[in-house]
Amino acid sequence: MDVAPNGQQRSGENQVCNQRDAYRDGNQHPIVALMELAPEFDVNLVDLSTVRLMGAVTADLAVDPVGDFNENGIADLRFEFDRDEVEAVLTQDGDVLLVVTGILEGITSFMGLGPARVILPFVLEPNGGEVLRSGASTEVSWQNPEGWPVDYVDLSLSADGGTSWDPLAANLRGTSATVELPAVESEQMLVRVHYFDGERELGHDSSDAFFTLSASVTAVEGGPAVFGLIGNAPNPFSRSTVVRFGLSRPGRATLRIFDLRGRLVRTLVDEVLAAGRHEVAWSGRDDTGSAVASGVYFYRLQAEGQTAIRRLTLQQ
Ligand SMILES: [Ca+2]
Ligand SMILES: [Ca+2]
Repeated sequence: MDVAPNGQQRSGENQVCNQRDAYRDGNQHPIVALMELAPEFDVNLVDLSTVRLMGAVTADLAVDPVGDFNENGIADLRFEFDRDEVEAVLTQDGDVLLVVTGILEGITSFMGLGPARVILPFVLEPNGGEVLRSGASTEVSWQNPEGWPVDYVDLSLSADGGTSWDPLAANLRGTSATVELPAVESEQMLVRVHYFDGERELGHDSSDAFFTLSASVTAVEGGPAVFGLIGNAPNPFSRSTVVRFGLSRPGRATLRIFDLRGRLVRTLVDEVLAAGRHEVAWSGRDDTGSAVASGVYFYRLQAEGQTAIRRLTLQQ
C-alpha cells in the first residue's frame, strides 16, 4: 500500500503532509506529518505522548519533532509515524483525510488535517486456486487505482508460497499482461504486482491464495503412432501418476479425469498435439487445485473422433 499526497496540500497552519520523497526506496519510510500551530500556542508545550494519527497511531518520539522544518520562521512540529501501523489503519483505497491530534499543556487539544491518497495494489488473476501449465503463457491481471496514474507495473512470481520471489515481467502498462510461466511444478505459486510511480514503488499485492503450476504434456519418443490410452503409472498412486496416450495424427485432444459419478474432476489436456505418444502427470488435484479424495477415477481421451476410457486409483 502507499499513502501519497493528492496534490491539494494546504498552506499555513495545521498542515499535515506526507513527504513524497521520504520513501523513494520502498515502503520502509515513515509517514510524516508537518504541523504549525496557531501563533498563540507554543509548540514546546505539546504533550508528545498524546499525539495520534487517525486517533490510533502514536508518533515516533525518538525523533525530535520540534523545529522549523519548512524554514518559514515559524516553529513547527514534524511527526513520524510507522508506515506499517498507518497502513493497518488505512485499509480503504481512495482519498482520505489524515488527522493528527494531540494535547497542549493538558487542556488544549489540537488537530491537523491533510488530504492523502491511499493506493492499494490489487492482483485480480491468478488470485488462487487456478491450475496452470508449466512453461505455458498465461494472463496476469491487476486493478489500477482509480484516478491515480501508476507509471508502470512489475510482476514477480513465487514458487514456494512467498518465501522467495523472482522477476516475471517489468515495465508493464495497463491492467493485464500475457507472461511466460517457468517450467517448474508447484502447488504453492503466487504472483505479485508492484506499482511504480516514477522511481519508487507505491506498494505491492500478491495472489490471495496459492495457484498450481503443473507439468505440461510431453512427447514421448518411440512407439507406434496409434490412437489410445496406454495406461498410467504408478497405479494405484498416492502423490502423482503419469498418464500415457497415443495419437495417430496431429489434432486436438482432450484428456479428462472423472469421478465414479461421472463428474468432471480435472482437465489434464485440451490442446492440439502432434501425432505419436505423449504423457501428462496428474497430482490428484481437481481443476480448482484442491486435493481429491482417495478412490477410483476414470480418465478419458478424446481425439480423432474417438474416445478411450481407463480407470486409475488414488490411494492416500
Ligand atoms: Ca515552520
Ligand atoms: Ca491480494
